[in-house]
Amino acid sequence: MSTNFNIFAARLLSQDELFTQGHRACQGCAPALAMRLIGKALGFNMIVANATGCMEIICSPYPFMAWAVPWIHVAFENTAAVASGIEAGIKALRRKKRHYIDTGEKIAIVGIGGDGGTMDIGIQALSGAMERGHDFLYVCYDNEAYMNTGIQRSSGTPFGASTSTSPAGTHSIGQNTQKKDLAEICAAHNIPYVATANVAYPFDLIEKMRKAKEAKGPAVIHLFAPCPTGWHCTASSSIKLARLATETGLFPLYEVVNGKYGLSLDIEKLRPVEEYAAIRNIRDYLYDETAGCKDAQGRYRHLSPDLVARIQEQAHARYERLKAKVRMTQEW
Ligand SMILES: Cc1ncc(C[n+]2csc(CCOP(=O)(O)OP(=O)(O)O)c2C)c(N)n1
Ligand code: SF4
Repeated sequence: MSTNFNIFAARLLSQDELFTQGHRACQGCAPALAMRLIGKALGFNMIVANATGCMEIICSPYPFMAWAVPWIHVAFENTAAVASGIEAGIKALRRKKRHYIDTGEKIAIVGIGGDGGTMDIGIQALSGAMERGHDFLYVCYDNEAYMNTGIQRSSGTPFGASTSTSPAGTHSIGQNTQKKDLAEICAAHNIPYVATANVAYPFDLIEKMRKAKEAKGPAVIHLFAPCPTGWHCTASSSIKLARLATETGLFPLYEVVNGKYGLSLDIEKLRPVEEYAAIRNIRDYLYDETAGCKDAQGRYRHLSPDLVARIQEQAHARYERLKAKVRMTQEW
């Protein structure tokens, strides 16, 4: 495995906390950690438009607010539209040189939505904003279901996962559709910058946020962030599971810069998905952490070996396709 992430540069990171303590996320919430990293990456010169979803709810119980930058609550369906409006508004004020102190510095205008708020409900606004070419960045934090309202499936829920609206049972394998490929959808809009990121790789995430801010035009980051509550795993396993998602090829890390694909982490030998979508005995999972299964995900505990084999096949096929795109576009 070749990796760029071995350099320990924590001391170089900003000490500023823009997503502050005291919010109401659950223990081990990876999306909340992602918000903190986004703040560190982009600094005070940012404006956030945040769709309803866990990250909006936990940061803004009236009269409190966890963001230390301008923040606006938006509905699911218009996150990218509001972010576009902010960008257009700032441009107009700059042009008119009125009521606006122009420091000349670029302001990061950031739309933030969950997988439900992005891949299902907000996708048309995002598509429109990408088409119009607004200079903003959009982050979809993907915890793979509608967590805030009780773990309903979204189009980002992966094949085989059990949720409250795709429950596994005698006649159901859980989610029976494929995870929507947001990064590919955005890349197909021919925007300057698209990337996948993962909270388990914080330096890569921060670097991508900065690149997205500097891109001239729309930039989208599809950010993988486990939810212990919805995945039925322990709070302490969220980062380990996030890392496994990338190491198994289920959530590869890559960028598409002006149409050119590049892997951020080129994994020569993918780990078996079984390590991630672990088949666990329910008793072990619930009662015996010492049995070596404390990192199990309850949402996959029903999986039979043939379903795991199907997920394995899908992961390999997708990874191979991605590598082919990298080879093909690098030759241009
Ligand atoms: C138009 C609309 N429909 C439904 C809701 C209720 N609702 C609030 S949060 C939420 C789920 C959000 O899921 P996601 O975007 O994936 O974010 P997460 O909660 O997982 O962070 C729903 C359905 C709403 N606020 N607005
Ligand atoms: S339900 Fe999940 S995403 Fe929502 S705050 Fe809790 S851990 Fe975070």
